[in-house]
Amino acid sequence: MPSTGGTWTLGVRVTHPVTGAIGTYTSTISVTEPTESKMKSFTSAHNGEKYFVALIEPAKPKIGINDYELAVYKRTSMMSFPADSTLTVMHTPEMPTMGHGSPNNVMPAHVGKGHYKGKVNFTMSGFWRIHMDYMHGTEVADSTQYFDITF
Ligand SMILES: [Cu+2]
Repeated sequence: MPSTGGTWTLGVRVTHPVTGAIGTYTSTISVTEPTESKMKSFTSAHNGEKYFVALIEPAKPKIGINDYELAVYKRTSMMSFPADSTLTVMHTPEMPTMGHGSPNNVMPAHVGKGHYKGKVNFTMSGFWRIHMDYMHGTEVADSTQYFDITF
């Protein structure tokens, strides 16, 4: 369940390729929601479907031009969240406490399997809010979401 902390049990089943012997392994994993979430979700205005967006880069933000990468998934059932490549993604960085943005950002372009890559320019360290716009053709899918990054 994305964006939700809690305890998960991870079960792995392995099959020996020659003998066909089956083994299982289970492990308990504790998940903690980070203060600045790297997973967002929205219900799209264009089709009413639920989408999940994972922020992958920048994993280690720095002053200047950073890689910016997202992965978009669409919920098709409670257990199925396949990658989705149908949206167009735009981002607008802002320092809300200082009232400025930054130049020379590169809009994320789809690179395959729901991944979008661009560049984000952090002209200084501190608290940045990256406003997100998701489009489906000329229709707005969502423009309410953002990622917060403080470094
Ligand atoms: Cu600033």
